[in-house]
Amino acid sequence: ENTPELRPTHPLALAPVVAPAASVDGFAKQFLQNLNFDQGVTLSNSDVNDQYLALAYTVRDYLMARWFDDRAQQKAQQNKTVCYLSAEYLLGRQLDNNLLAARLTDIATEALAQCGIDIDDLRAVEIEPGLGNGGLGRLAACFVDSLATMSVPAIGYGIRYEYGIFRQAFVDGQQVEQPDAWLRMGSPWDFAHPEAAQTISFAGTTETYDDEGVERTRWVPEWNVLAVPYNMMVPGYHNGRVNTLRLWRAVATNAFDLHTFNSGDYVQSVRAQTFAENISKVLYPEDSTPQGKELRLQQQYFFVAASIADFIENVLPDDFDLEKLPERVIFQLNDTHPVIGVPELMRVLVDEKKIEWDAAWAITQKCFAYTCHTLLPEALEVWSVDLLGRLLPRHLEIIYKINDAFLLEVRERFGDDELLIRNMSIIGEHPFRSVRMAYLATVAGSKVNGVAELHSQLLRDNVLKDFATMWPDKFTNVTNGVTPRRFLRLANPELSALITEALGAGWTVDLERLRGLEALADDADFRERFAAVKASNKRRLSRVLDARGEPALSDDHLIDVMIKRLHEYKRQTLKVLHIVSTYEGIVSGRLDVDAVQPRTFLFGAKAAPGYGMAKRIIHLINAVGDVVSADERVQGKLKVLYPANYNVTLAESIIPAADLSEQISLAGKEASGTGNMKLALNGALTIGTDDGANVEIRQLVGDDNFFLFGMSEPEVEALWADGYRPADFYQRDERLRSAIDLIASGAFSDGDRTVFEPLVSNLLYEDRFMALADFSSYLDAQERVDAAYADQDGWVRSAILNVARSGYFSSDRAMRDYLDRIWHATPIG
Ligand code: GPW
Repeated sequence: ENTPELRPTHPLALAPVVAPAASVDGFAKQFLQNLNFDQGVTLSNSDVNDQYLALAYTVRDYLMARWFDDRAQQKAQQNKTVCYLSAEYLLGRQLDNNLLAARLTDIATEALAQCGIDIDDLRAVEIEPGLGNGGLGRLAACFVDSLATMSVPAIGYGIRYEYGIFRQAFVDGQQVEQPDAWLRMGSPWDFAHPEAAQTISFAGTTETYDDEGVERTRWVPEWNVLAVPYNMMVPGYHNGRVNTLRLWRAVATNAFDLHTFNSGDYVQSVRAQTFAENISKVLYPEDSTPQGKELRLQQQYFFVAASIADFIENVLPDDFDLEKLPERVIFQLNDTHPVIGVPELMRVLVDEKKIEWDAAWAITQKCFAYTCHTLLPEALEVWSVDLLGRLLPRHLEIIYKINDAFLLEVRERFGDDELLIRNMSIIGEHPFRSVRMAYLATVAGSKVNGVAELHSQLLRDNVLKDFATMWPDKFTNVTNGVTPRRFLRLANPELSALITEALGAGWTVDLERLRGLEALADDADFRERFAAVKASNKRRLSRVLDARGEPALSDDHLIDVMIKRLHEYKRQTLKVLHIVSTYEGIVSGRLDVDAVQPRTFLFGAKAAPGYGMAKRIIHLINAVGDVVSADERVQGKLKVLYPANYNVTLAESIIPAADLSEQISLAGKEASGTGNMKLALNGALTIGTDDGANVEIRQLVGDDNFFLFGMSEPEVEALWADGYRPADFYQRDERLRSAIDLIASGAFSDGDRTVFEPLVSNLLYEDRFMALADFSSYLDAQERVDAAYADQDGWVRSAILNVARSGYFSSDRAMRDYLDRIWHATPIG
């Protein structure tokens, strides 16, 4: 605001910003300059981290001019901006992605080589920003990539956690968590803008006052913090666009220590600042299981309030007529985490901008849309009225008022059906009075979408049924997608080269072109080359694992991959039962060892630190792995590998090497899945249930190229309604009995039967996710896998068809669907 009007006269100051020369010499010059003047070292004195940072700064320098342009254009044009509000962005490493987007990979490699540096050594030191838990956070990262690549004016808003998702280590097979100090070695990809900070308030009271004859309400907060934006570049692929990811960091205000905590003790009041700065300190590591912690609500309000204020004050032109806000913005709510933005926008419009309630509500309803990512009741966020009212008293009043009007509408529509009213109310009464954030989002949003066809259908039929009856047109589906740049072009360079040779280069931004590979599935020569790429990717993964101290992969093994968060509904336990059963079958002689394909079972998964059962399952996987991998009786045919600290970087090595993709959640529980898409796109065949996006994958790749098993969602419902007794399945199925008995006997815990007892009795007497009911169907499907893998030619053919038919799962397509069905925004020219 207080920036003085600049009147430059120097010719350099008047010239447009230009990127360094896009040549090896230009790059080397800029790199050495950054090494000297930013890192403060000479080339001969520099270490690998200096070199990495100087390289990152250099890539940034090339993108900078385009970034300036795009922000200026965004402000000048009257286009609608997509503001993606997400508490998580699981970005993965930045260097390679940005080199690729800016077409600098070859130039940088050569320039560094001429400086005596192997660029791979620099790649290896980058710490990925793990600002998310899993699928939901990674989806947000794919979406901002696609929006930039499609030239859609978009801003990703989120939180710059000082500590991202914890680092996982195993001690005696059990998970221990270590802090993720990802900023320790510097953060070359973001820019702090303290001058653009927003003040975010909390707590206090509300009061009414007379505003020239109009009674208005205002919030008198008790304390506040500064939200400082950190901007990251989001370069589009080969289109010269650079969008912005704006992540907020909490910093104490002066008012904070002087006003609120002033006790005359200076040292104490400075110490008290950490209270405010805690807000962006750490990512909550619970995936799909909100804990209702006050700090988490602080985080949510903190970033959403800052983002809305930022958009209105800094992105819109001055004196913008807020009645027209819906023409200029859509705030997309990534699950319920940002839903507190709804009452916040109402507060801004009504209390601050003095717009009349009904008009403000009409604006607000057009400015938000809501994506739901779950069906699990325990994942649906609620905030106790107590807590919310204490932290955000004005927002609670606004929520009540929204609810009153909404329930009136319900009465008008459905009559005085008190049960229905209680069920639909934004305020729940049991087990404590709380705000149901998914309902608030549904009432406020212009659209509500699920993330796969089946999921959207189940939302309409079950979770949000009454709302769908009331507003059928509000509900839509957008099946998730993944960015082909990171998950094919970068992660699988050899397959990418093969595809480009076959189809030309356009597939990276038009993934449906992969269809062209269908014809080549019948070409023996192409199959051989495709198989050679898979083999090479396995060797590459083996080197990556070796560097982490893991055993090497055997060349002839089928690589069977289950990579995803550890959660009971995803059923890692079912996978373990398959491993144990196969092992037990070989050892007991029930199975002919020659009929069993050599396999490596590869797991990657973190468990929420407070999720006891998930941690026990991790322990079991490691315990079974130790025994099975070492037992000479299986002749090296079964190996279990569970590298610690699965993250985006590791995923990029595992996915291209996978033969088999395990997508085995209980039908009706996985909203979509996105790992399933990445694996199919890289030529893994799926063994999976009819759940989430598996349904669409199977429809596209064809039944012959997919191993379906398990109950359908209606069958699951029917079995529950019938009274599910897992012990009956145990009694009836000998294979299942042997596997469970072996675990219970202590065979994987040095004879100690107590270690896995809670897990075993949970399976036998509860088994919420019906692993036992699907076990025999799963084992049969695994036999089909073994038979199919024995025919290598047929397998490779299916793998090629999986790649050829996965183009639909590009996040570019997902963005097009959001644009058409929800956002009604257009790319800029
Ligand atoms: F519970 N998902 C996730 F819906 O990764 F909020 N974290 C979460 O907290 C939630 C969902 C939430 C995942 C879904 O489990 C997965 O099926 C989906 O593919 C992914 O979100 C992206 O939509």
